[in-house]
Amino acid sequence: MTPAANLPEEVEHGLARYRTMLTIRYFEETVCAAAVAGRIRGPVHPYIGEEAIATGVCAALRRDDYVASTHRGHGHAIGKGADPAAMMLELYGRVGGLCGGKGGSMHVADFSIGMLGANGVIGDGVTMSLGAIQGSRLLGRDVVAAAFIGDGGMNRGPVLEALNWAKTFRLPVLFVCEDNRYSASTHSRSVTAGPGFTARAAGFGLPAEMVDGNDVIEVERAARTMVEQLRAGAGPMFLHALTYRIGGHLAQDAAPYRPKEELARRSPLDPLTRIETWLAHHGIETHTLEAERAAVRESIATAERAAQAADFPPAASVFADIQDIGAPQWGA
Ligand SMILES: Cc1ncc(C[n+]2csc(CCOP(=O)(O)OP(=O)(O)O)c2C)c(N)n1
Ligand SMILES: [Mg+2]
Repeated sequence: MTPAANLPEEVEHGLARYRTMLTIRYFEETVCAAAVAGRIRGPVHPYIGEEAIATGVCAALRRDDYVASTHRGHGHAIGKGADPAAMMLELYGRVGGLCGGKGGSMHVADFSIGMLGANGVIGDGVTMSLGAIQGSRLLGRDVVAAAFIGDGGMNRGPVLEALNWAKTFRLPVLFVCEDNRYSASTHSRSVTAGPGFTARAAGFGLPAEMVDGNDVIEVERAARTMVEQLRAGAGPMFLHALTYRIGGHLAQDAAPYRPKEELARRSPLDPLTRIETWLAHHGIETHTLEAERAAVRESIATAERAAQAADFPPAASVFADIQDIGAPQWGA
């Protein structure tokens, strides 16, 4: 969808972020419906309500920078530039999927754009990002990494080790805590000690900032400032993005454990409504927003139709792409 010509650069950027967020939202709505209907197998964790974080952070990164994701990874992949159609094929388990249709929702990865992969093990994406960055440093590359982690994951040991390690070796990693208030069905605050995550990161010596994670403009501003400093050698930094998981933990989770009043209070803060209000305030008319929505919705619907029509990978491909490191070797 081409907006009116001669828009100020700031508004062009806002529209581009809107498109990315819409792509994530419609992708998630589509794959959730498919998971509930049994067309997509395996767990699907929707990123609905958190789109501004991946969109804002990834907009601050270069194509060759890394992103380490979580189990809720579709938004991170789309934000980093993965092809939604190839992701759809992947979730449907079909040929042409990002991982050949053999990974599924919790393993979407695309190394060509630095997307290291979604990850079912809470906290492990963070430690992998350190390995990617240390390897890049040995190769003399000036890339940085954004490592996403949930508010529940912040309490895992490997994450605390990663903060310590990154600071000790001054690694250019932006830790991004996506604080959607829940760890599955548990209010994460009820299982979290101390005065908060920015204080925890500061305890390891990382500059840390808290942002409204539903405001893509604010997320991008904070991420850009931090990424510039990372690339200049300032060492790791921490962004605590406050948001809210609008859907359930999984596609099939109706989240009955969540108080209705809480949902009513949080829903108007929807990040898509926020950017629509910002765009309207900057002169973008309602019909332009409607046209953007229709175009993205159609592209996702087309991707789903293509995925449903695509073949499953042949059985013989099961043993392809498996790393063979040879027989175990002991001693020298
Ligand atoms: C090491 C490990 N422990 C437990 C789980 C089970 N588990 C899957 S998602 C989840 C909640 C994670 O919460 P948070 O880090 O806040 O991420 P969110 O789901 O809110 O995005 C848990 C406990 C897991 N996948 N890995
Ligand atoms: Mg959470």
